[in-house]
Amino acid sequence: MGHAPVPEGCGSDKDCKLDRVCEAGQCVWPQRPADVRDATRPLSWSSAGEALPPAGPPAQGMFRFDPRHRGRSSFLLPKQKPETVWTVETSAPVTSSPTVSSDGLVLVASHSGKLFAMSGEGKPAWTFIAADMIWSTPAIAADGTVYIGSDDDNLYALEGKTGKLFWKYRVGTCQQTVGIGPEATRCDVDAGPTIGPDGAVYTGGDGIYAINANGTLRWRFATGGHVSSAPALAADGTVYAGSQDNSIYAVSPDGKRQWEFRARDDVESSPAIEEDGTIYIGSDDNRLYALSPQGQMLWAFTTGDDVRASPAIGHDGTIYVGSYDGLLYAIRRDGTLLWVFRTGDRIHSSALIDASGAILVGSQDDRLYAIEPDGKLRWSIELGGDVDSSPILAGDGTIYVGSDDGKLYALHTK
Ligand SMILES: [Ca+2]
Ligand SMILES: [Ca+2]
Ligand SMILES: [Ca+2]
Repeated sequence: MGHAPVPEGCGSDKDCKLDRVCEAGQCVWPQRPADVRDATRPLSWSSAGEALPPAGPPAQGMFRFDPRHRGRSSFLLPKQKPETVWTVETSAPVTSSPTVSSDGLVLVASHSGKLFAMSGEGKPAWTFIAADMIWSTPAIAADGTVYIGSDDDNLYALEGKTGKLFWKYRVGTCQQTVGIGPEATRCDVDAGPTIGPDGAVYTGGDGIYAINANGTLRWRFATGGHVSSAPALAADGTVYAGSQDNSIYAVSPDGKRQWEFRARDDVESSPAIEEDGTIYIGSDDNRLYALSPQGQMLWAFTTGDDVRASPAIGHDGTIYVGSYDGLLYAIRRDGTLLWVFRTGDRIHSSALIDASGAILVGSQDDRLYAIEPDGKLRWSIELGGDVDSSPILAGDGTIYVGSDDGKLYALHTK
């Protein structure tokens, strides 16, 4: 690629958008996209050899498990610290969250630009290759279709059993689709995607998009900045998403503006919607916001740094969200603090709540933490790099999570 990065001053990694790092006073990607498309290194598959129990029902059909994004699993986290049963080497950081299909296929995508499907025992089934990095999480429709977005500005629809391309939809009209720089990243498809009840697919780019299951555009809602926040859908069909223009938008089911709430910095966090319609969402202004369905601020809870994770909502209404200050916060529905749990580095990963209220979250201190409902540590396990990926839990108790070491981990307690 001949495109030089646009200089953008920084003093530390925290000054850089997305997960870029500060090197010599400039924000750069930890891995250059040129390396991504030139990924000739072979994949290596490793397995500890143990056979897993048969896969249960789907652990998750999309990022944050359902269109309301509450992060609730109907399964139970292991009581004892699990072990690594198998890993898959994807050759680039895995920021994306894994997904398990109803057929028991485990899907994971990485900055390699590849989407991998494997059996519950970790054996490769198929691989799909996009033309640029993948940050988005695979979403699986009721008919088995798999949707995935890429920094190549396309949303892809794939046959779930084979990975064969059904269609692709080009998001936006950015003059440069791949590589680095503002024009190359403005139309990246790294939000969600989120599948609605009627099969429409919601994602972001240079705005918020609703795309029909046949690959045609339903509507596009223009925003003033890139949308990496995965849209969430309320029970009445209202679509909510944040944008790097500092705003949170409410869009009607037919694509019309309902309201806009202005935060004080980028909104990269994805919204979560409570039963009563309350919207919770974080911002780079360090705050977690609670907004009414009419767009009024109910409260704002201030953390010590950016809130880019998506909040999880427990069965009793407690909200759990990590911050780049390294703390996982449990916040009561009135906006007061219940407890904090300290990790050793920034938290980008969105938490999972299990059926009993226990919490699972990753940290850039390279650990995955299981936390009791009262905020005490149950167990933690060290992986090979930052755990920015949001973990999922299968019916047999297997945990799947990605790491910046390029691996997908399948963890299970013997
Ligand atoms: Ca792009
Ligand atoms: Ca901040
Ligand atoms: Ca780390």
